[in-house]
Amino acid sequence: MFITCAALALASGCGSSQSSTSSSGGASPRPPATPGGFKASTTPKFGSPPAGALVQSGTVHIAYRNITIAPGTVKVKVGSTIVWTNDDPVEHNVTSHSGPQRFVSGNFGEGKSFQVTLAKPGVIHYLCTIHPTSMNGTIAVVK
Ligand SMILES: [Cu+2]
Repeated sequence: MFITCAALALASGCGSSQSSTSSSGGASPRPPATPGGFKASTTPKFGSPPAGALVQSGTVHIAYRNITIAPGTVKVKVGSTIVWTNDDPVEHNVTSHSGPQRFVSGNFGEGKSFQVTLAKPGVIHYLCTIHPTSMNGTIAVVK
């Protein structure tokens, strides 16, 4: 009899514990979505030479300086040779991204250069794959 009472008391005690209803309060349980603009900031934005840009020919020099390309856009005649020179104390490279002609320089250090002679008309986008956000350039090759 005692045991039964105790068992009932325990059962009753157990039953008395309420399950607390947690109010969500309308707060969203999901974490905020990743901003859509994040990806775009790491994608190279290849510029275009201005409409009135001078058409250069022969040997055209482009400097890699302060982790940027100077100038970032050029317009040249078919047959021109582009010479990139690295003025920075870190390595860079010249890697074509799109266009009628493909080239890959490999990494080169301060004072070193890389050159390509452009044989076909079209728009070449290229970049330094180490610093693609700040070092991407455009060469418009015209007849
Ligand atoms: Cu670089």
